[in-house]
Amino acid sequence: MSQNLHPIIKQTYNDIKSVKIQGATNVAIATFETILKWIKQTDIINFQRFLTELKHNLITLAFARPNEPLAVNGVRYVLYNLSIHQTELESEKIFKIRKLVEESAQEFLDIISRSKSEIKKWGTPFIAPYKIIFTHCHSSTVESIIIKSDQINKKTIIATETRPLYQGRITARNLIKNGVDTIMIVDSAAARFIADDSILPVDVVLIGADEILPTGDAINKVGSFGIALSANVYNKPTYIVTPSLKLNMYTDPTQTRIEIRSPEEIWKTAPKGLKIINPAFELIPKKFITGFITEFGILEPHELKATVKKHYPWVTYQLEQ
Ligand code: RUB
Repeated sequence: MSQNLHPIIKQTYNDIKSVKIQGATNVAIATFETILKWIKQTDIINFQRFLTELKHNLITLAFARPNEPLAVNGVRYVLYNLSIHQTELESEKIFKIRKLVEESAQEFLDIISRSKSEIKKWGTPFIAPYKIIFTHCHSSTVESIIIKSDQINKKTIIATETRPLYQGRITARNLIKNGVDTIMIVDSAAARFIADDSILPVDVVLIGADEILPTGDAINKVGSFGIALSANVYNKPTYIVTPSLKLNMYTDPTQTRIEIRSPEEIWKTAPKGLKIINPAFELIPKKFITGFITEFGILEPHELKATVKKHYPWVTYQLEQ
């Protein structure tokens, strides 16, 4: 990370890196809200300098964590908009580029917000028949449809702790605050809990996504693979609840990059010589995914790519890095 970042960009970068801002949707929202604040605060008046700094800030925030394509797709949206207004920008007037970036960043935030309300619209009736829902980590998208649906017919939610950073506690706190009956289990109990109906028969698994691959596979918090695998073996559906713009058009499924985090998150005072590997996420193969609950309705894994390309054609805009 460059030492010369504007303080406001540096603060958000650190908050994303340290998972103080967590969840793919919140990371993308923070990225574009911060860019809007930067535009208001920066004293740059030179067109080319503004453009260079803008690109640097966008890339710094959107790639702070490697599995956040929703934020990266927002960068594509902003830069695509600049590219189609190239003639207008030829005069190199600073107010023009500032205005265009402000409008694009705001439009992208509106796309996210519309996606979230559409997901609620589709997802709430869809999950109505399910009484006992299993979730993992903290997905603001999953949480929002659970809370809405629970107001119509009561549910019981099984939430995992989500080690090592305990994001499951955010889910549990928010659900309890909204009056949703919530039970917490440790991560290592998850697979068997789904398999064994004797304690509580899980009806459905609902998890979020950080990244969707063009193949229809998805990436989510470590632990998600075992959960989806168990659900698959024991014939329980697994739905990924997510804005479709988490699709990363350019991920090569054979070379998926997964964020590896600091060993200290697992054990601060580990004995010398102990190696700790701490992946933040993992891949859920599409064969374990019953469907995606998206802003365009309930989609099968193979339908994602074409749907995203149809509704957001700019998503293929190539970023130079
Ligand atoms: C969060 C996580 C969430 C997805 C989806 O991981 O895996 O399931 O990001 O969240 P972390 P949302 O805590 O490491 O960011 O639905 O809010 O986009």
